[in-house]
Amino acid sequence: MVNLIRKISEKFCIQGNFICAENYGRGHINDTYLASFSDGEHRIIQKINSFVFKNPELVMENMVKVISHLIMKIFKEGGDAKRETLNLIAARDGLPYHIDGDGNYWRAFLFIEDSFSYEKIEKGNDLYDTGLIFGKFQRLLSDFKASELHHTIPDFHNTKIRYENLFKAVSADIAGRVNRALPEIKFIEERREYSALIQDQLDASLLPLRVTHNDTKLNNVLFDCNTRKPLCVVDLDTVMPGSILFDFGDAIRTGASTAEEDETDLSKVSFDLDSFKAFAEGFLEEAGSIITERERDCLPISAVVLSYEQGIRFLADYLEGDRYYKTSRDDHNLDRCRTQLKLVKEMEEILRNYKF
Ligand code: ADP
Ligand code: GN1
Ligand code: MG
Repeated sequence: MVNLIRKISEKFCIQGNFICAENYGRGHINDTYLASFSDGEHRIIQKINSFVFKNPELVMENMVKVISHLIMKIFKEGGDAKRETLNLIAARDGLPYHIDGDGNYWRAFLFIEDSFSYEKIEKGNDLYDTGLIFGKFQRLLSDFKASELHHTIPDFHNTKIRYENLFKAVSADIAGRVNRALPEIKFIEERREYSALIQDQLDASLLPLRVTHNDTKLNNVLFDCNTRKPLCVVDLDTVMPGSILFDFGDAIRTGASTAEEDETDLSKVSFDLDSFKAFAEGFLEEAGSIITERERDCLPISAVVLSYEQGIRFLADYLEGDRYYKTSRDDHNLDRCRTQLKLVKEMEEILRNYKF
């Protein structure tokens, strides 16, 4: 691996000489490496997952536009654009990516030093600041036209289509696993109404399409090691037109859960209402002025819908033989599905009639 990363890094405009590289982060999709160079700097070198992103060039086109906009806005507000957003490093031929001999797409980012991410919120850690940073992300992009961005994964958060795809996977049962997931399939079927809650309103133009991140899980926020505060939202692959409810709901799904997404002991998995409230307070402080009344009213239920959708996605991948998410054990995706459904069960009691 190290030699491969050395060769790839030479294709980018990086001053120092390559020293070494290691796997980095705990993302489920791309292959991420931290590389060190003789100029004393680190860089992130990343291979884009082309099974997930069928057209990496469109992903990169979106990313370049969004990052440029963020840099301009952060600069205007007096922030540090080298640490508060991702910064791409150009390839030597001037493109924002490099294609290797096997057709794989690679990109390089400045490494945001002295930062870390959480897999789950730690005791005593409050989610207010995490709400602020995702709300700020929305605010900074609120004047960016959604129509300028490609739909890099069509119907990414169309829960109705996710539901249909799950039941196609159940019928096909290509991995022979349906029998092991019968309670989960039943649970999802009994709650089919959730799949339409956001999508029907989008289809009827009752909810606006905005520029949204679409993958606001907790480990896509970098925290500053010194201040322990959120610093930067990463993983911009899925930034595309969407609903603000996707970002709010998905952030609650991981940020207000007491356990990691793949916890096998379900007694440890709980929805933490205080984290929900703290996140919402921060999020609305930053984004409250741009959202509509209907969006605000739907924020609580969006957490139920996005957790339900994620349960569906993990289960569909399990039934299809683990082709999409990285897994490291046999029932990994089934375990992940179970944590999501446990959250749905707890959230629906509390959030169904919740009002801010
Ligand atoms: P994936 O799509 O596989 O989730 P990410 O782009 O989220 O990949 O990267 C994986 C992890 O690497 C992130 O969760 C984050 O912790 C870390 N990371 C990514 N980019 C940077 C960066 N520029 N500086 C520091 N850490 C980063
Ligand atoms: C993936 O890339 P990563 O690990 O941040 C996935 C998200 C899921 C998440 C579940 C492009 O996110 O949509 O919510 O796993 N990203 C993509 O952990 O599918
Ligand atoms: Mg990620």
